Amino acid sequence: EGLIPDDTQRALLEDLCSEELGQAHLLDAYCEGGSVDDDKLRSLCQQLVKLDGGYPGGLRSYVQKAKKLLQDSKAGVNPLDGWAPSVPQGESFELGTDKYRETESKGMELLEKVGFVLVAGGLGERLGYNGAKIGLPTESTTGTLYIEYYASYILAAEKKRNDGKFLPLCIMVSNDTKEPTLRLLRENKCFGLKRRQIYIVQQGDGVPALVDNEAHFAVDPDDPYRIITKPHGHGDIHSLLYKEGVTKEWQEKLDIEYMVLFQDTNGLAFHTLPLLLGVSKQHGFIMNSLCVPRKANQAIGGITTLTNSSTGQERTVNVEYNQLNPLLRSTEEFKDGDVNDESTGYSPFPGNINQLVFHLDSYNKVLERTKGVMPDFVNPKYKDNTKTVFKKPTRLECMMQEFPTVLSTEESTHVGFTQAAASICFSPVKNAVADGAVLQAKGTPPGTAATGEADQYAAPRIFLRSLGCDVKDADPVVYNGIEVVPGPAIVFGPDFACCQRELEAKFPCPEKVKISPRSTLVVRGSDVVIESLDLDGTLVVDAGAREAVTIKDLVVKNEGWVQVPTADDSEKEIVRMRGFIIDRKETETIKAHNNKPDGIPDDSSIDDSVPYEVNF
Ligand code: UGB
Repeated sequence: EGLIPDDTQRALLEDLCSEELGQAHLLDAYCEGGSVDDDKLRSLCQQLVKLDGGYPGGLRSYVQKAKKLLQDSKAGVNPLDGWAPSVPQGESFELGTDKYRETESKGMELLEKVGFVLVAGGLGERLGYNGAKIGLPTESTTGTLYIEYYASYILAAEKKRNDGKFLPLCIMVSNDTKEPTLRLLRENKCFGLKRRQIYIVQQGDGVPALVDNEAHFAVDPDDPYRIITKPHGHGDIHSLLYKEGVTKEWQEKLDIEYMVLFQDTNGLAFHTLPLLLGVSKQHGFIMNSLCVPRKANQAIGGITTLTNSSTGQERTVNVEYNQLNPLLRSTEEFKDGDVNDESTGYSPFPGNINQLVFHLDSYNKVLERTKGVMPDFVNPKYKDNTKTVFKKPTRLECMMQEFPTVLSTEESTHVGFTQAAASICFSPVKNAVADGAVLQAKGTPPGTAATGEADQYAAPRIFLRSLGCDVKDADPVVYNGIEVVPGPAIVFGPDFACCQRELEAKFPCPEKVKISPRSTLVVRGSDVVIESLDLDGTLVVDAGAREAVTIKDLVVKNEGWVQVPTADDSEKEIVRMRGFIIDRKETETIKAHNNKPDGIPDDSSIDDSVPYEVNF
């Protein structure tokens, strides 16, 4: 009592150190080591009380749930006992078809009614990058950062509104990503967005990291009186949007009708946003998930129809990648587990890429009822098949795509998915080079910086080819053990074209457009039209917002920009990750005189004293 005078703290510590909860190791430093420190012990207790209050049911419940979920995970237990899986029915789209064009057109009309929610609280452990991932470049030709790209898309979409209102962006940060995210925004004048357009919500202090299957809390190696914490998962976004009243305000004050949730490093995600909106409208969906064909065991969840064997209730919901195999194996129909269908080479279950569109009015009603709380889940990354040692401490998480689990039976019928080829909508940067190389050898997308960049250039090539332009791919090359097709490197700003329909208007004579495999083409500006072009080298068109540029009968032949492999350890981390630099040898530039993009506020409107809080 003298040592820890606070009764609550003492009781909590005693409870955690009981045999049942098994956290007595938290006192190792105090009891055994040479570092007895009363003050530090009291600060550990303070941290515990804070964590206790930050988790529904407190740390006792956290430990109990964690032990159970970890044992189940180790034993490969089907966490969805009582729910029978089947392959869901959904909308699938192929570029160049009438269905694609018509649905995209319907969705384009709704783009001006969308609120954007970026979940950016993740640590990026698999990537091994310590900064905020939204500050990574999408590609190194223009060096556009992920957050910069997202902001430019929002600005381009906003221009379609004629009521002068803005389209809001909410960013969820965690303790780990808050400072770097705010710094990025501050140093770059919010990338052209207005301050009051950006809503920042922050995940709590996190939950204790767990070192083993007994759910022992991870202790900081540099401070044995401190528990390592980790974010509780992207599922926190729903309760934060509810708590801060963000989506309610969007609906009431900004006339927002749809909301899109998206992840930190998928630079292709918005190509298919109009398509998703079109499908949502057509089917009256409350929630619509963007999907891609999934390779068996790929680290993306599988969208599954689950039917409850006792109630008959049906749900279309993501089954996370580490749960899909045990679920399928527990059935007769899918007893081989998470395997590819031999006829297609893909899993029959569409791959969830966590690009989720919600109908805002329905979403807000569900939030009122549920307060946005999602169920818990554990996803330890094991060192080997014994499943006893973790690569890194794990923790209980909740996932944003679990939203259908809180819906009523009736609401559940308004949930669906929209599938398109991964080449036009999904290439995240999630994995370190060595892990990516292993995945690639198995035929699974590696998800590294080099492939993220290569796919960023590849998507516009696919769109242009589907219009009828002559765009040939370069031969594959290997950077750092990762094979990629390096070019031609094509980058279109969202102000130039937000979707395929807009691109069609920008290339009215596609048969007169030819781009050689070694070329680089960058186009930014809302009023650029490319009628006829023969490009063999590098062309940069930077027209800004107010200048009309028509490219006609232009032949460009120059030395261009060349990707040069590098394994130089002294290079910056963003270069080492991708394994090449760009040698800008020769460039043809078409630059308008007045090329300040719309939306970039004058310096005078930047007020650094405004705090980055909700509604700032
Ligand atoms: N994130 C947060 O904002 N807070 C957190 O506490 C945790 C994460 P990961 P993972 O599309 O590739 C998801 O770690 O394990 C943010 C889906 O569950 O990249 O790869 C974080 O910053 C899976 O079904 O998630 O799995 C990032 O923006 C599939 O869709 C996002 O949440 C897979 O992504 C995702 O975090 C995929």
